[in-house]
Amino acid sequence: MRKAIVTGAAGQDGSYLCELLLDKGYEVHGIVRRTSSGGETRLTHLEHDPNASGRFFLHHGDQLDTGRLVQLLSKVEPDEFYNLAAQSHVRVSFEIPESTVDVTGVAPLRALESIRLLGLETRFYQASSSEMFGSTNPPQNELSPLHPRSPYACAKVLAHHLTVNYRESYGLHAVSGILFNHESPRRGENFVTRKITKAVSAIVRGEQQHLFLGNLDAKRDWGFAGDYVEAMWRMLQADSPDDFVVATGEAFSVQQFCDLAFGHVGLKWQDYVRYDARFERPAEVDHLLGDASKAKAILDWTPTVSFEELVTRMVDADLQSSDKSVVDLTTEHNDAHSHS
Ligand code: G4F
Repeated sequence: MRKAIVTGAAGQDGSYLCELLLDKGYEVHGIVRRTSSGGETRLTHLEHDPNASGRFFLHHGDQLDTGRLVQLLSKVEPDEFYNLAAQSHVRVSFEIPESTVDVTGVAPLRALESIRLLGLETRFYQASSSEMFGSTNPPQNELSPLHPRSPYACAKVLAHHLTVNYRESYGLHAVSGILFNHESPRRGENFVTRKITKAVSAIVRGEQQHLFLGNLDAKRDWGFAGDYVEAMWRMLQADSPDDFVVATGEAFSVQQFCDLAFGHVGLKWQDYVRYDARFERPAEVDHLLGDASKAKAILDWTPTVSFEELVTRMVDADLQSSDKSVVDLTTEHNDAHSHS
């Protein structure tokens, strides 16, 4: 049975990836950070899934704790290691730049170096980000210049280059997946898409009057997270390690997202959305639009969910959820809470 370690297992991508790997017959070891905020709710269903019984293990661990990492790597000897853990909120990275760079930029080095020193044959996936392109003109592909615009993006650039460097220097089977924004009903509530869809549902229920947002003009290439974890897996199955952009090839503004989300329930976003400068960033990334033709050609990967379908799925999921929220176990604080 093939074995995989997934860091950041409790996050949106981690939960989808654990599901995918279990479906494919893997033994999956998720690493989660202990927090005071409670259980790993995105993973609870897997812990109780009889099909995953004896194949799904959760371990407490921290991106800053090399000893724990070495211990788990030596014990599991995984075939594949997916490094998804990060402080992943761009605006928050301006508030806590040093810890962001440590967790998001230096921690992948700990994993790469540990795999190398232990002499493991483990294939390594680094979750790189389209934020690395920053102010580079769209469309962006694997050859586009990197111009990061936040501490988060700088950290991702460091980890990306380290991944490439360990591949070139030591022959590690290490790949960097440059993923454009990817969303789902499991998205953390402080990212703009989920913040909007949660607000739409709260407004429909009469629980909220306004939605406070920052820059509505930024454009993003938004795909479905479930599709993107499939791309991660395909990258590690390829014969030779390489770097891939994963994107839909279409970009929409935050305002267009609002338009569709509010429109889906028969409301006009203009009646509810209010500007709040606190959600602006010191440096913005204006336009991300990915060219994923290499992933299509080599991995035979294409997205399956359109932008419109993604938005309506997210709104519908929030409308249906009687529960107020999925606990967000990522490290960033919540825009909604910081506003209340
Ligand atoms: O949803 P966002 O916070 O995502 P962002 O900054 O694009 O980063 C996400 O995607 C990256 C991949 O490209 C990942 F690497 C990263 O970890 C994360 O998953 O913001 C999207 C846009 C930004 O331009 C932001 O300025 O929405 C704008 N925005 C406007 N009002 C807002 C808000 N963003 C947030 N989070 N909250 C607002 O109120």
